[in-house]
Amino acid sequence: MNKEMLKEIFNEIKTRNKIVIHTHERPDGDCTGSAYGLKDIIKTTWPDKEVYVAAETSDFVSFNGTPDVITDETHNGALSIVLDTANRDRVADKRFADADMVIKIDHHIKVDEFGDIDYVDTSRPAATLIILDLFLMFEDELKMTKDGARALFFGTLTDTGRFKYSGVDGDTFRNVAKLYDYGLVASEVYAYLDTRTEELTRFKGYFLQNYSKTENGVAYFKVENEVLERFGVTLEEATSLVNELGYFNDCPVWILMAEYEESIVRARIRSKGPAINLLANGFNGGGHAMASGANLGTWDVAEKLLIEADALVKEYKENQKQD
Ligand SMILES: [Mn+2]
Repeated sequence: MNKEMLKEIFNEIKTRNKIVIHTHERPDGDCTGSAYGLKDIIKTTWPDKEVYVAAETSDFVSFNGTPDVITDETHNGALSIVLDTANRDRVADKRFADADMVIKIDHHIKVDEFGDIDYVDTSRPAATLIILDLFLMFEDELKMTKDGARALFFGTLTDTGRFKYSGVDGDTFRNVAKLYDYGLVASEVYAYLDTRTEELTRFKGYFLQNYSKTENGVAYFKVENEVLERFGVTLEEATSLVNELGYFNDCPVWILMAEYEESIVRARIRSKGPAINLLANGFNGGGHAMASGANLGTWDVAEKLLIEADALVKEYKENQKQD
């Protein structure tokens, strides 16, 4: 945590009248949770400020809030705060750069520097926890409602795999404890996350019967559009199952691939062994050491990714043996 920089960010927020909060493409619980949480904090503290969330939405993340309507005009004279996004190309609304000033707040391994202030803290397992670092530092001045607390909790839970992933530490729980003090009803969030349609349940059965493994131990599954249609599930629902492949002792790396809009194939890469972010960098992607995404383009490139991932696991297992 860099208190000097957080203070600078706080001062910018405090003195600006128009703030547009930005998130990344294909939004997840963390980028939307931190965006709606931050909006709640600013609006509750300073009701007269204009605060907008520029975001895409989806069935899953609509739980956190509804994006605002943004025009070109909205960015005039505004402060842009870009959350949870390592590179400028991934910001959902590219007009963020038209603002007077850009602040980036992120917890991914640095890809681009695109803010006038670039605040990156990779020790935080969710961007929501950085918003809480800021909130706690200036708690005497800042306010938050239980809706803001709920959005920040949602982002934290989804980005940490419910406090399981690496990076979760004492600070995580100290920050989250505060949310309860501000009226969080955690059971609302758990009830939402624990709901699954029968269609997705049946798809999960199919998925667990039909995944594959490479020679050295990369578990993987290719989500074909035809299968989504057959089971009546969305792409977002299907790809949420990625960690179902993470249970095997002999497969420290697992990958879920799917065809997104405009037939672009993307991969979710996860690990409990070797770092996979450099592997993802080689395929137009990146993220965290143990969780990254990659843009493959076509299914042919998927085969290349599997070959490289398999080689990485082979090397990892050989090193393990020597230790
Ligand atoms: Mn995140």
